[in-house]
Amino acid sequence: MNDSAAGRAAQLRAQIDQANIRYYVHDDPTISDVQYDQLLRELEALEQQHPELVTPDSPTQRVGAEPQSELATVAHRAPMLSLANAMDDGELRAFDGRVKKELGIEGPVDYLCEPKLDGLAVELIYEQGRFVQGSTRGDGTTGEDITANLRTIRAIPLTLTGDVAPPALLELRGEVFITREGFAQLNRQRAEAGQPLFANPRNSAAGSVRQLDPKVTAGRPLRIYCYGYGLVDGHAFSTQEQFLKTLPQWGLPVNPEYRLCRGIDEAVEFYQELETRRDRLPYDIDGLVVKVNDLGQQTRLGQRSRSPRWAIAGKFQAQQATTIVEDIQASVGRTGALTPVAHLRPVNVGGVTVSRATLHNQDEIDRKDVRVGDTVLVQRAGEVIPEVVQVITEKRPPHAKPYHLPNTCPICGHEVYRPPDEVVARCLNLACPAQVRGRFEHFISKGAMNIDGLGEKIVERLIASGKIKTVADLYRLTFDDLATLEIERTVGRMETEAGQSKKMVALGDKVATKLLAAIDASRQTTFARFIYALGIRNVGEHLSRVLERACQGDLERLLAADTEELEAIHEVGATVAQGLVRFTGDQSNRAVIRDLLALGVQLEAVEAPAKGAGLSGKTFVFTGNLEQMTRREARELVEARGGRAATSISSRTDYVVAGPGAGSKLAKAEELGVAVLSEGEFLEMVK
Ligand code: D41
Repeated sequence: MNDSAAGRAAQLRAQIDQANIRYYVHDDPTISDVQYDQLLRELEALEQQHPELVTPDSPTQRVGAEPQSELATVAHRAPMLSLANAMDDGELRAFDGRVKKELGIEGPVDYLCEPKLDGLAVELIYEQGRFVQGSTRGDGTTGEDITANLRTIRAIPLTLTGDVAPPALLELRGEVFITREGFAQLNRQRAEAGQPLFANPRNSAAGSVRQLDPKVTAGRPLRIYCYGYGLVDGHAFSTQEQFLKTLPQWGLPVNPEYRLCRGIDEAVEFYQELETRRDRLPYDIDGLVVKVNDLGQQTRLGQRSRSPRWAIAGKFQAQQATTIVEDIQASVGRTGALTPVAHLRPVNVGGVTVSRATLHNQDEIDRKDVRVGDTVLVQRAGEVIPEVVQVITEKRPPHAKPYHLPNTCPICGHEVYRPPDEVVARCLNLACPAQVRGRFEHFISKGAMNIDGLGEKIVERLIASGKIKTVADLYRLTFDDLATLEIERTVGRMETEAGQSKKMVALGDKVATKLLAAIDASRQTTFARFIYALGIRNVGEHLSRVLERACQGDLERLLAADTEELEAIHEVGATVAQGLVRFTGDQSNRAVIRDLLALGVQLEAVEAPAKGAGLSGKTFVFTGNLEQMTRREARELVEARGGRAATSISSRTDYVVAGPGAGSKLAKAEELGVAVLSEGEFLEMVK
């Protein structure tokens, strides 16, 4: 009995360790989180029954140590060197020049290039393949003992495994970091718990590793990639590349994004490529580390006082900078959402001048306590709108007052409403100029009234010339209105200066005829399209069809419904019901609806969903690329048969239809035991 318990415990440990390696080292998970937790729980139960089976490197023993009162200091046996910086291509080439001169060679040098992770540098010491000590880099000579904290990181193996025997002593250097997703999740949890937020993934990683209580560290989504070594006894490497390829064989994680570059040209090319790709990596990097690949050459190059002469960090443009908030103003988006925007003293962030940054919403302002006059840290990444990360409170001027979003729309003066359990405040006025353009575009779009050919430019000119103020005005447009409408056309050659090449041109008879026909055709529509076209908060295409069925296509019923009646409809919750009643209760909204109907918009009678078609009450999720239909068509097929199309998978999902390229949703479906259909099988089913 005890024998088999020991056998099972060993098997479970091996499975858990292997699962960690598949996940953290090979980025190729073989079991789900649920299965992982099951294995861990089984092992815990087994060890509880047989305490003599507990080993120090059991996965159950990652969190064990008691909280400490302070972190002990440790001396690094081999100093942890730092990296010199190169700020651009030229400085990288200058580095290459020095390397060649020192080595006395003329041909290209092989460089092993690694992304420079923005985390916390640490040392891991393995003796006889066992993790015995971990420390921070500190000043490079002495750091802090964080062994108990590092043990909680699942990416760090407690014992080295594999076919290649691990060395008697292996001092590893690596970077502990948190992925952007892990960071976002951590801050979400902290916001819910009312705790202060971390400013960026780097700070959250550093803060998490230097905890006094390992249990706190255990709850943080920390990762590690190894990139260097200190003392090694019992194994010899000949190149950095060979070193990086060996570590995973022992179960140690290495960033797979490294590249061996033959000569500095290739390294510079990688440096530039990586900078354009940095936002698409799942973690923050701040440069590229260029290392002479050959360890013999490294030895010949040696080191300066604190950094090796054989490596350099090619830095990227900073994505954060500090500046002053000169004003805060609310901007109104196409759905009426009021977004507070910080107007900044212009500052260069990553090569781009930034003078505005989003403050997201009132809750975010409150949490960060951003005030006019504050000095703030701003951040931009790729195409994303710059945002204020944090306030440098020490620099706050004495009379700065907290900021509150206005109670009325800054554009039209209409009432602003923020539902009790939402973070976004909105202008409720359908006729608000700031919203009009966005609403027009939505109203016209394919899934809504589907007015073909009425492009953005034309809509913009129609609004600007005062010909359309509400969506109803579209149906008042005359042939002359359209034929004489002047829009900007670019004429002449591409090279001509902007302004000189633009000309105002009337739309003309042909276009006007076509547009009028398209507008006229859109008069014949359905209840669902009509409701969707109005652009009511939280009322998407699916919900519009739900309402159509519930009201049996009778618009008057919807206009008369109160929240109670609406909430009685399956799939309509309190938020949607309240939003609807606010919308239908607004006099200007009602006027627009009346106008539309008076101008000939007709809602086609609804067909009852074909009985016996069999999908009633069934929920479908589509994932991957569909080849024989669009997502919209797929959804319509399901809904026409009384089913429901959802976007996320839960235990209530009945079928997942997966096309090529289906990713995490497919994995989740399998994990939850949801039936998976191919596109062909789905079509067979609905036929
Ligand atoms: O990704 C990194 N942050 C990184 C840091 C890296 N990929 N390689 C590094 N290599 C070194 C040497 C060449 C000195 C072994 C480093 C660092 N050092 C480093 N990180 C913090 C200080 C030094």
